[in-house]
Amino acid sequence: MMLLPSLSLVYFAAQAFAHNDHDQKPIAGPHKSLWYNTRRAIPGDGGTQADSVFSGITTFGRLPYWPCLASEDQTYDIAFLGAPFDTGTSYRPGARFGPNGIRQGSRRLNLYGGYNVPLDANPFNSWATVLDCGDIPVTSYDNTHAIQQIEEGHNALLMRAPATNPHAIGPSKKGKTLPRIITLGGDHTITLPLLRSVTKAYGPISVIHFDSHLDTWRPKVFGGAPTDQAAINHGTYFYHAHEQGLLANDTNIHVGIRTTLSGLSDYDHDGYCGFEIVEAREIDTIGVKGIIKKIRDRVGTTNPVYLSIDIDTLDPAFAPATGTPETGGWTTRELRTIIRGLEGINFVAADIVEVAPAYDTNAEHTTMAAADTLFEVMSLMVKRGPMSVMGNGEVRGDGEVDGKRGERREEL
Ligand SMILES: [Mn+2]
Repeated sequence: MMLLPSLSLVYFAAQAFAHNDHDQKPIAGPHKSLWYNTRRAIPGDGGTQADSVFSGITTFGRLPYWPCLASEDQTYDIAFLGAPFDTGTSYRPGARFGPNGIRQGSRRLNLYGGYNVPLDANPFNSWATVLDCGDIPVTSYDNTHAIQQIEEGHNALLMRAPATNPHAIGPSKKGKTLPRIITLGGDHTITLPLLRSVTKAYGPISVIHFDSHLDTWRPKVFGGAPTDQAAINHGTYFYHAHEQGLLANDTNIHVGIRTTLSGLSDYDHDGYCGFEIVEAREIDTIGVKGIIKKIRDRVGTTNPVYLSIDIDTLDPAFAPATGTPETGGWTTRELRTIIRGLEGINFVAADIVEVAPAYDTNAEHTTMAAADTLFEVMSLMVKRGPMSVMGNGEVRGDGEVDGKRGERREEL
């Protein structure tokens, strides 16, 4: 982690003195007087070593940036990866700006150090190497090609050895440990190629899906499917995921549903795709505890789980900048509490989607909500530990690092 700033220094020094190939000594420039933090990093280098949260290149949570698709020279345990795709939307476009909007909304996450009080963990200072790997190149002119780009880009990062326990046995189909990827969408169509990528590693997977919408609609019902390309969109991707065998049997759950339907047959078809439904309004009767229990009972804590979060789970009062807003949703506090209640579940990858910053308030309500929600997700991943497999073959996420459950790097 600390390598990155020093590599940047060498790079800049090499650039500055490239005219003199014989002089290999880095020369301290007057710009050093600009550094006022103790870590002696370059102001605005986009990493956590930068001097302020409001300056410099924007990465998720001010994490170090590495162009992971272009270079395999940096390993990671958790990677943030953008998928700027929004040509599968039915109402408001604009989620192609989601990845950078969420990054902008995440700037302040570790201003005070990044310690997550309710979860008692610091995802910015732990056993895990966490990077922002930038965005997958995604064309806005051809959905079929874009979906292929997202699948391949995600899988290229997912299938690498992680920074921690790279040679350990893991829950992937090849028995290897793998890093975890958190994808910044993008409209919800991206979850189809992301699930294709994840199932290449883990096989059919359990999905926890936070959303106000079902997204299992048959293409004839949602969008009319005039062409094969139009049949894959942000309301039908789970239909295709089921058809393609990507979903584990009867361990999937929607949470936060409150959409209108074409009719009750939509619910019948949804059950056929392997989902249970938690309606948004259930929070008034069973509360956050009851909702957490339903999710945990449905997916268990041992099998690999994919987490997909549509920001429209939140009420438009808290997240107005989204593709298809629905009133009657939850507060940001309620969603974050419910997600923290999923501690121990074996999340192997996650996404957050449908953040369309052009519709946001000047106060960045939506991008801030998305970033803070992902702060909970990355905290859960860090608390669960590196992925490994118990001696009895049971899949276990809370592996150990050098014999310790490391929540803080300095303890290792
Ligand atoms: Mn939705």
